[in-house]
Amino acid sequence: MSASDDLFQRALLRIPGGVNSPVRAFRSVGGTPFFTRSARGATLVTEDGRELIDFVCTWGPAIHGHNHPRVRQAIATALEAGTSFGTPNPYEVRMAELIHEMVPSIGKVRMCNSGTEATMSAIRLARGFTGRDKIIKFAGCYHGHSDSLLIKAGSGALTHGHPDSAGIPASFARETVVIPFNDPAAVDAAFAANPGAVAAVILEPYPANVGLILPKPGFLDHVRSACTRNGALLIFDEVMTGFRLARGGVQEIERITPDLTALGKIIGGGLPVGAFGGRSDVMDHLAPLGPVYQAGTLSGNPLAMAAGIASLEMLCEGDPYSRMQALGRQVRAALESACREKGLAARVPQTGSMFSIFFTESEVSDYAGALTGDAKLFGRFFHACLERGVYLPPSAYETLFLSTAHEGGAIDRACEVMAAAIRSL
Ligand code: KE4
Repeated sequence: MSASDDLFQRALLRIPGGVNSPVRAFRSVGGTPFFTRSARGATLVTEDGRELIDFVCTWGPAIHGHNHPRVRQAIATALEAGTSFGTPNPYEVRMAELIHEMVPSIGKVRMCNSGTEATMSAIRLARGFTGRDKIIKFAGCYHGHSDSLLIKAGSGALTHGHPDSAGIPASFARETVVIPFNDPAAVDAAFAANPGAVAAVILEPYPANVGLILPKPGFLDHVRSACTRNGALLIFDEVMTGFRLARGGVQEIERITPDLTALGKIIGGGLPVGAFGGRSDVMDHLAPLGPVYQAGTLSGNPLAMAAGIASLEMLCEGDPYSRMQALGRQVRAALESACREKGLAARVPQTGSMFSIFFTESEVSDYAGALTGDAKLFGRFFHACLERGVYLPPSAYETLFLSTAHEGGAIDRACEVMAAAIRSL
């Protein structure tokens, strides 16, 4: 029995499914998960001593590669002073100022400890600010696992066949209106059916939890104007896309100004983090200033702030985004060429350092389109890559990430491996 198998058997005794987050369990691709001993740059080293080129990047945070020396040094320096004070600390101020510099729509920001907390709190704030209850979300978008949002959700919820999780009271679910992404008429119809009742529309501006879906031209503008017209707040969930695709996120690329933005992942440099922020007049409704309560023992803790500040500051040096765009195009071209040669129908959406593959000949512009992808074939592709030393997200309903550390040998090797894996299907 391998070291990972032994660890997994022990884990199964004391942790549900042997994992602390469902998507890690390999249940949709088959097999059992490996355990990671260490990570550096674009590489994971497993407990069995295997070196894997990593396209999960711990689900987004590792945009500079794993264990980057500057992030590690920032954590070490902060650690000298202690791990958590439970009082304001200077790192929180620098983080808030840096987020505003990079994402100007965020006039004020509140730190928390996960993307789930960020979107959950943003929803509560929108309801408190507007005095309204309804939320509009899009099928397949995943905003973490809070009750109001775990409805027709993507990521692990979809992967494990529970996009509408058990345990959510029908009274909660009734307050969440779910419509198809890329469907302007559905947006208008949802508002018309709930006149004066919609507190907010929340979306991943580039949905990446059903695989990667890109908005059709004008769709995000349509959502923005519909929110403005109907007095609802527009919430961009940029937990995944924030700082990943541009310094200012998708809202910079698409020139759309949301009222609130949820953040996470990259801003913690790999440590637990979340944040939500936006219009100061809205944010000032939060306690201790206003009536919307939100709190967190470890919110703004110095270690996560130090790691996140280092990560963000490195994104402000040189042009990492052009570098990652070139890498993304390289891997997309390799996948498309291999699928063409194999005679395999596939769609490979890619933007910057994010890409995914749907084994389908249908257009994929929403949740229904994503479901036409052959998830079983993806599972075979996943294992064909893993056997050859490349680790993809263990689900057809996730997005692959690359980092600046993938430059050079790693991306070239990975393209060869992925092409060989396609040929082997
Ligand atoms: P967390 O609570 O997992 O920090 O963030 C939730 C979240 C919110 N919004 C978006 C757009 C997200 O992608 C996520 C979390 N992403 C998943 C990966 N698709 C995390 C991986 C996991 O669940 O283990």
